[in-house]
Amino acid sequence: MSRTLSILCIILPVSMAYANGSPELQNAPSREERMEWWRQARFGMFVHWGLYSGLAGTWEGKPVGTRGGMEWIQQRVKADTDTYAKHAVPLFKPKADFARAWARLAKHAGCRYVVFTTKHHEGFALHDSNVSNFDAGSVLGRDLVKEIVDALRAEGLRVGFYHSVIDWHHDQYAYASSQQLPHPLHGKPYPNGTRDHAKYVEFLHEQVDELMSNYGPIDIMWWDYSAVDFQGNEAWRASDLMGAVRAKQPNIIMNNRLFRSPEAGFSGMGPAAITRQLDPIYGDFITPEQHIPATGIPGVDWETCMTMNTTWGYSDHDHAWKSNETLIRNLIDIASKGGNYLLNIGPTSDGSIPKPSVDAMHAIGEWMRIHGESIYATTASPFQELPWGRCTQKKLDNGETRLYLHVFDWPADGKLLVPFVLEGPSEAILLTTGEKLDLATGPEQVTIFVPQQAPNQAASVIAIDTDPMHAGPVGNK
Ligand code: FHN
Repeated sequence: MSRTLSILCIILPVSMAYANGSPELQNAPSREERMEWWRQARFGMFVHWGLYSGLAGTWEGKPVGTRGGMEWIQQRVKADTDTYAKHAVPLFKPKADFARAWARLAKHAGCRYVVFTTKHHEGFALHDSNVSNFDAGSVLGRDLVKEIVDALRAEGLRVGFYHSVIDWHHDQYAYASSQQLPHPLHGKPYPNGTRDHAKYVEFLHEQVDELMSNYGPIDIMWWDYSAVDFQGNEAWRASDLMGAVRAKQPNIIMNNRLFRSPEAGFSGMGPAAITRQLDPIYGDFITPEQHIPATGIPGVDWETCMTMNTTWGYSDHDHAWKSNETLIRNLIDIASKGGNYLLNIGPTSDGSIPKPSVDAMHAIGEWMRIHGESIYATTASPFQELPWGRCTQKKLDNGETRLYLHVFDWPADGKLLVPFVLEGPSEAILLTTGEKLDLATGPEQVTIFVPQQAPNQAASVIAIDTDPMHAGPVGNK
């Protein structure tokens, strides 16, 4: 190796480590190491809970709406922060042990991680902050973040912090800097004269430092959100913020929402505006919202976040709940495309979980108790598409590949046709019941002979072990 090249091989990693904010990062785990547990987890629970949960979609006695995010109620009624706080603070009454119910529900559903709002756009922090008086410590005398983190850890769940960079409370947050980011006072002059956004950004960094310093190992930082016209280093000193987080939490993974550019996985505004790329300097995974990318995003880590009805924060007026079957099939569809599912619950003012959400998570948990191996630690389907369902796959220790065939539409004639060439002996197991199934192989497909009735209405799963040397999909990807 030339002298120049050998010097570069020494300088470059060190400079990159320092660029990440601290020499300790020279020994930090690689991105692959940091992402491994998350890629295997496949399923997490999202929680939106804040002052808006007490308002529950109602303002001055009238429903604000029956659809859309009621965590945005301050924006929807155009209330300044003092008016908003006067209405909302008295209604927010966290009960004791609320967090244990969240953690137990996530565990029961088969979630491996929970991401919850430490601060949403309203600006109210759920931790006991030393740099604010608009926080649970100052207002309630409680550290709700600590209560939640302790409960999650007691159930063996990984901990994720959602943190809004948008802030509708802070009096230095310069909302006129962006025409695309929401603010209740948008279009009106700053009520306090001038604003120095740099002071808000300093506050943002200080609160994030509190969160990274005071609650033990944090697994995920879930930023939210930037605009094409206001993002990244200009808006949030984003690279410094990520570097500071990594310096305190070297194992942490972060999403891409401090930025809004094609290289960061965004093709514009709107929850579906994503590109199929992510430069790791902008985050570790991209975040399609309320939809599942049609063909996944090969080669990029991605997570679909989704509500069970149409609002992230609780609303008394939104009853548009997705069916349990839809939610189970979404999880399967996402895993079959190599992604993660972050499914949201919106607890009420005292932290109680709406019954439809509890029922849905229990239904998912029942399905996962039998079929979880077909989701956890799997990778995307080897098939272009399957008319009757989806497929995930897993490498086995013996070098074979286990295919998990998730059957949504059960064949009426008892023959499941799989566009797959299979040589040598193999057997199919109906995972749902444990029974063995006969199969017949042919030049274009495998026929699996299945019982008359589907054993599971949402999705029955058939596992088939194959030797990759002598088997493969017909019409490969
Ligand atoms: O504005 C927020 C919204 O309230 C919610 O938190 C979602 C969750 O991904 N993120 C933003 C909209 O993209």
